[in-house]
Amino acid sequence: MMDVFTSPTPNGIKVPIALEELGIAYRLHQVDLSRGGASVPELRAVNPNAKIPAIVDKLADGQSVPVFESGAILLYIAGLKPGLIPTSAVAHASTLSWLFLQVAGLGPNFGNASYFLRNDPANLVAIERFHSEARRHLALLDQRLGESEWLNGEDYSIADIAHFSWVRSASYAGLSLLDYHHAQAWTSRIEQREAVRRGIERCQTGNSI
Ligand SMILES: N[C@@H](CCC(=O)N[C@@H](CS)C(=O)NCC(=O)O)C(=O)O
Repeated sequence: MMDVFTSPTPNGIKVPIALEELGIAYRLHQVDLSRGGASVPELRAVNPNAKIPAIVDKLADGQSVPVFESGAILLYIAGLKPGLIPTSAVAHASTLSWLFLQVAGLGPNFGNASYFLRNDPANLVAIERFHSEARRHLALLDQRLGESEWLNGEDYSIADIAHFSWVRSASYAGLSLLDYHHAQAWTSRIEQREAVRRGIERCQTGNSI
């Protein structure tokens, strides 16, 4: 059985959503981040960077496989069962491209825009930088979703899960989805998936550490 260390945050919900989509069983440990991930020894034991999400998979031969960083975990999970990453060369590469754009681009810019809006609203240089980058990434996504129902051009995948987990909370970064019609319709489509609802709910109700 896989152990999942997570919290109901944009990065945190990605993993339970992917596991629910593939019907993979897991034990969820909800990490209390109020004093920072570094104060949670169980999390530090799996992720040297002390951030959620992190997982430990248990293989049939008894080996434990720790994985940290949400992008790496999504790729690991998508490799366990078919359904969240296409096999055709173009759509596979496209999934990787959009996934990496989320973890390296949209996510950090949304996160930093949110942080400065809340904690240092007088810092106009930081806010302008991160808010405009967040807006630019969302516009890019919106354009892509105007051309194609799913980000990789073929089917729902881990790239959609990664972006969805942040875009549904765009208001924290000071952005409104009303200005991005394609992204808004895509968010609603994903929100209606049973597995997505279950994954988010499990994150909110898991046993706490
Ligand atoms: N690049 C990491 C970012 C993970 C991350 O920033 N997690 C946050 C919650 S969304 C966290 O653990 N914060 C607690 C802390 O920094 O102490 C990923 O994609 O997994």
